[in-house]
Amino acid sequence: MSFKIKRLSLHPQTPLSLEEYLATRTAGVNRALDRFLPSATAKPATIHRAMRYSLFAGGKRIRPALCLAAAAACGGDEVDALPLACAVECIHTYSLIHDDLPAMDNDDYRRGKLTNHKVFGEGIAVLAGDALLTEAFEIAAQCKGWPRYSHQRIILELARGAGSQQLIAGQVADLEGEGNKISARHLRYIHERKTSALLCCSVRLGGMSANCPIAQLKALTEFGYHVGLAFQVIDDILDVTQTSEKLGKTAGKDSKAQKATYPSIVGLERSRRIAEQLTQRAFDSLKVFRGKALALEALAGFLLRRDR
Ligand code: GRG
Repeated sequence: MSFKIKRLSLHPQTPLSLEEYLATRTAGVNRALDRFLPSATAKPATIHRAMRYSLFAGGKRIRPALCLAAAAACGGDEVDALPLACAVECIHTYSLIHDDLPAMDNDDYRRGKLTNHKVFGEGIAVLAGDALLTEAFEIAAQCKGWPRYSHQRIILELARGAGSQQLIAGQVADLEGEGNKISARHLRYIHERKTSALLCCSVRLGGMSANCPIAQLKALTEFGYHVGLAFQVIDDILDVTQTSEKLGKTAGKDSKAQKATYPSIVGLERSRRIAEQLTQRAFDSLKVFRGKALALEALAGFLLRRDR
């Protein structure tokens, strides 16, 4: 699929394939993250090396791409959305570092590399996660602010998405659910918070960076919610159908930890159908953009078909 969209470098509108789109946005986000973060030699060097190790370990940069695509859908300039795209990636990376710790999921591999605590030790890994979370707010505070969305509104959005009623709530419910039989409804509660909340926050922040009207923000919220749930259903499917090499993290962990997942509760086939239905709901919510949300649409399709 190719679609017309402004390039990050502000070149004129040019048709891009999704692969080119993801590659250019990843490169732009990586450059911006490199500028925002303290250098690897800044004192104390250990913590900055640890932060950078996980941040630049090769993540897919899905959340930043969604943030930038949402900005474009609302007629904004992606450059204005960059600090917010970087902020969500910092929060996402922090959550992965902490999730991999022995006290949580206890994993040795992430993004195809040894996990942070395996390289830097548990103490530094905890601090690297803490520092990335804090860094996210420092970066977001450097956005330009918009008439409808002040700096305060932007920080509130991030804090709520990452806080104890969303991202952290999902992790708490996930930990408490291990080894227990849980209902599909409760699983959805976990997925909504653990995964969907930050994806939803990413697209909403993109829209806010374009000073979008409330109707567009509502549409982005619907889109982010459904794409986020579909993303986690696919993640559950990949955990049982892909190899560790392909995923860059330990495959089959959910069943080993006796975690409830969509495949374990409703089976693989039904899980696929649910992911398709959720993606369709996401597509439907884009109608309000009247053909201007092509990158968001392409990303939602890509996330449904992804194999890692
Ligand atoms: C605050 C400790 C703590 C945890 C918060 C988000 C979370 C809860 C834990 C992270 C682990 C996890 C399985 C989250 C679900 C979301 C998910 C599927 C993350 C992986 O996202 P990708 O595939 O990863 O976008 P990359 O590495 O490509 O960025």
